[in-house]
Amino acid sequence: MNTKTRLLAVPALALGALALSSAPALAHGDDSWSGQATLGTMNNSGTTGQAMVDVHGMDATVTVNVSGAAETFMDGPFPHAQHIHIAAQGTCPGPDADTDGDGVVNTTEGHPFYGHIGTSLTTEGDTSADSALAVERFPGGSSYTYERTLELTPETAASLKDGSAVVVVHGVDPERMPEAAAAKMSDLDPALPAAATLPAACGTLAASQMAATPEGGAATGIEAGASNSAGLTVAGAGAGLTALALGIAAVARRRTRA
Ligand SMILES: [Cu+2]
Repeated sequence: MNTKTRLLAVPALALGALALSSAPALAHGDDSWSGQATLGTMNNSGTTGQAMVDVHGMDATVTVNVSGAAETFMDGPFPHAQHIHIAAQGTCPGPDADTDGDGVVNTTEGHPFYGHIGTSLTTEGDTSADSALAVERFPGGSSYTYERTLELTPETAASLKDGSAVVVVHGVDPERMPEAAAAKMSDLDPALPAAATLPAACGTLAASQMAATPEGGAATGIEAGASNSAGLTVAGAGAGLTALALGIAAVARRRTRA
């Protein structure tokens, strides 16, 4: 092997080593890596999306792109609570998880699959489970791009590393729910309508091999440069919990009468 051949061979070997260690891959080493999730529709919501997490130590930049979500509420964007759920099976529940048979898989019915909240993907302030339903600090509307750099808890970091972290976006148009389910109150907060907290999209965060490419320029499916739109959207989402509850209840009543 001459010198030139040896130089060319080294990067290929290095990439091969990274690929072999991917369970899930720590693409940049122990402290720096990334993962992504494809968010699939739950509960007939029509909501889909992608999520990406870029971890450096205990800091994570989380990007969530969502489309097809419940659009409006009281002339404002429908607020969408979104979380990283952790420490269970690391999967998204199928229709069989509807143990009470009301035609939807509510958040509690999904817990055995995706676990409880590790991190609330709020636009500002607290990111703990305490902010699970801080509707005024979540993005809203039918489509949005969210990006925030936040500090991970040890529990969320552990789930991200072992592949059991799941992104769940909540909030479904009550018109897309079975009538009886839409008339219910939330399993998470009896002051909220079920539609406000029903899971709309879900995806497991898998470590990304894309991040192993030296240039870091591989396509991720996530568009860069739209990082601040979530803040703009949220400014219009000030309808608040009470208004949300009243409005959705009104929709449910209209449907019941019809
Ligand atoms: Cu959640």
